[in-house]
Amino acid sequence: MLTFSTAGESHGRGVFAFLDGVPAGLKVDRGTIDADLSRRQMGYGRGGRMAIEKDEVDVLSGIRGGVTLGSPILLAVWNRDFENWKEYMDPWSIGPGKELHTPRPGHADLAGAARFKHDDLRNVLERSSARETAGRVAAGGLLKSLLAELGISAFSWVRRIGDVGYTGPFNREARDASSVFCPDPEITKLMESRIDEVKKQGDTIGGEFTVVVKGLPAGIGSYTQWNQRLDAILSAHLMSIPGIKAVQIGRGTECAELPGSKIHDEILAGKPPMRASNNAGGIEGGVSNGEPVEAVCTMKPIPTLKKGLQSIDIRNGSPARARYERSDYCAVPAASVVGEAMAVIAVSTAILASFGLPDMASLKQAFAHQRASWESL
Ligand code: EPS
Repeated sequence: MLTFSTAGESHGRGVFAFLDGVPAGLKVDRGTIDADLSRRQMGYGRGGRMAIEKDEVDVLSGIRGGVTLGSPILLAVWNRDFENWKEYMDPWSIGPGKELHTPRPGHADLAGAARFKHDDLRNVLERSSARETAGRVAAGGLLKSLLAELGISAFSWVRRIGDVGYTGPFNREARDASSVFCPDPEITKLMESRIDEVKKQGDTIGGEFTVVVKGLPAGIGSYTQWNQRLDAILSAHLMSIPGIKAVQIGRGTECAELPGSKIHDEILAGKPPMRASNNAGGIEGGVSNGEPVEAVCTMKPIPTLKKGLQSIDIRNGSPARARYERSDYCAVPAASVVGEAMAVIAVSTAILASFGLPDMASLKQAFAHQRASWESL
């Protein structure tokens, strides 16, 4: 079983990712992890924090000479900004001046304070901040090496910012050349100008991104138990990304409108059997069906608004404007990188749950058997 969790506060020492159950003998590509961390920092519409940070992975345990040991892996991404926050984030004694009492509608501030009985909202936002997603991207970047050994890859792109949409295909070079990770230069410009408009108004904007996992043979996941369904595992991983309000697999909500004859993907004879379409998004009955796994995630606008929405002061319940903290105007491009990482973690979890073996050679052998039996079906 793969276990994954993160630790760390936004302005604390760093963000940490803990992975247990990664087979021994996996050659880890550090460059992939650092490239993903740096992509997560980019994207038109980011705020001032990203100019301070230069995220890179530091391995604290579980890897020796670039190869996993089979023991727990602890990854760190250090916060450069901690230098400016030492006085306020010290574990033993903190100075005054950074307390917050007016929750931002849409943020975890109020609900989080209710959960943990905090009277200083800083104690909520330090952990609920999307800074935490740097740990997810580090873990996903590492597991990309595992999936690559099994012939599987994951990628994502931005398909909507506000009312500007892109419905075309994926193209890696075009996506990487785009400031918003949308594979179309003209639409990229339109998306940039939407972000400029909201920024000028002290507002924020959301959007959508697509995540694809390619190279999965049929037979990953299971219909036999609710929590073994690949779509359940994948959507829970994607839904857990801060700001995500909807996850659709394949045609998603369009399934409500179209008749069965227009939705279900007809099976074409061949070895392996192929599909005439991929409306199911590569998953049927909670099991991969050999087509690319595809999900679309919808992200709400960032809740930190310059103009400050109507709120209360939690000390006395009186009306107050939500306070502004430095933030992003649009984080959809960054979230698309996090989505890629979470999809990698989800698929790795499902694979290791079915073929969990302590070392890479055994895992590859078991997986090759699964692939061969699918390809000769
Ligand atoms: C983020 C770091 C944060 C925010 C942002 C994401 O840094 P700071 O709070 O120092 O500006 O920029 O977090 C949010 C948008 C949020 O709502 O929490 C990051 O590393 O991605």
